[in-house]
Amino acid sequence: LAPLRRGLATAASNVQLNGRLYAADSVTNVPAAILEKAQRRLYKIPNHPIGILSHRIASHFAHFANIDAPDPVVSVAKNFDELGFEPDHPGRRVTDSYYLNKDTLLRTHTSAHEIETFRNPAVRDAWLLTADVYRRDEIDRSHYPVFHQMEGARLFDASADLRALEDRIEHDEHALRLANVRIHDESRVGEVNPFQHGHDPALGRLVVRDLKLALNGLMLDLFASDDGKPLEVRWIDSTFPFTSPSFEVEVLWNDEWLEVLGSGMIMQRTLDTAGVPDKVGWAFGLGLERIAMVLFSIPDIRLFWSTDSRFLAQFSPGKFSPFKPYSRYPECKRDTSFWHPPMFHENDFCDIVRDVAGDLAEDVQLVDQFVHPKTQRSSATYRINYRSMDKSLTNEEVNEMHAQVIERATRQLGVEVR
Ligand code: FA5
Ligand code: MG
Repeated sequence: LAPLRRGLATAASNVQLNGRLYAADSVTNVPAAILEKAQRRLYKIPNHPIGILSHRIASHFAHFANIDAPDPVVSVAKNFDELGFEPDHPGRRVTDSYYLNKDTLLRTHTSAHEIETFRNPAVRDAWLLTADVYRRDEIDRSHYPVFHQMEGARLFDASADLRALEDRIEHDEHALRLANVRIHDESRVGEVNPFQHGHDPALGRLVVRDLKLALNGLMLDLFASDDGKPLEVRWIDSTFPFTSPSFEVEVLWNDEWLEVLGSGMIMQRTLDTAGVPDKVGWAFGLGLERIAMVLFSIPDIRLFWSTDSRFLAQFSPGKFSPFKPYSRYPECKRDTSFWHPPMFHENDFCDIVRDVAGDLAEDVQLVDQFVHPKTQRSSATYRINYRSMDKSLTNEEVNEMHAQVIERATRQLGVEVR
């Protein structure tokens, strides 16, 4: 992978972030545009939708400790190894994650901080943690390489009195039964989504019941409307290397199921590593942008990063007020076709587009591809849609950016424009 990657490494032999230096190597692939985002801390801004939502969820879980986001740079061990990710898990690929070097990356999920948080006796039994997370991804309205997750967890003594635990859950479920919510539980704990070896299934069932109770209550708090229609929440089976059984939660919104979070019963390995082998518990990780786009009617994920006062001035702490779009400026589409080497990866191309155009790139779409029958060379045609949130772009500006994209793709990815 090294030759493909080399061009994306910062020219300098070091990468600097939040006052620390990381020695670049052959896997370094964090563009400057991403490093910049790592300083913004949107979740700390009280009138920013991400800040408002994170604060609202923290208030819902009033008795949970609210942990400050640690630095986004974590070890590969923390983000993947210690959580049980297989050596060949796709998330580890340099095409999917941002590496500072072969040992360190920008966290791809807030679960990277589970073990250190379970180690801390002051907070371990019930906590929340909101942070920026990073994934190399396509470019469109709902995908952005930086987004925010909130992790939450709750622990119980493995020797807990099951009767008392059940009574408490039973009591708390009562309020939910009265609420205007329809819960479609399509999850089936069993052979494919099992309780862990060594867990008493009776305790496991209660932990899962408490997880569902906690998250259904949160969904109701966030999404319930006063139009009389019941809120529809769906639970489906899932898999994560660090939970079993595992679930995803979806909410019906505008006739579509919206995936909101992943969750499950914490792998005992995690708790053993954290020094609390005599505890069991549940954890979840939810995506704040997905929920905020719905609650604030925000049509494009790039808007969260806008510094335009017409965006920020619309929101105030504690309120889910709908965003009123200000005028959209015209889009400028440019197609580019090139031959590419066999190792070409779309995420590399998207990173170049982002590095050159920043948030002016609204969308990158593969519109055509083929393999030449004689030469066996592969060709791709991408359509890049340039649009500013803040002004009309001139043709010259767009041409200039587009030429830079092509120049860098040629130099760094070895493509050849047709
Ligand atoms: C995780 O990241 C797990 N760490 C969640 C978890 C935590 C499971 C604790 C079990 C226990 P996943 O990759 O599915 O899982 O992401 C979780 C949520 O983040 C998704 O449900 C979605 O709401 C949000 N999310 C994921 N990818 C994106 C993306 N590219 N853009 C916006 N939101 C995203
Ligand atoms: Mg998922």
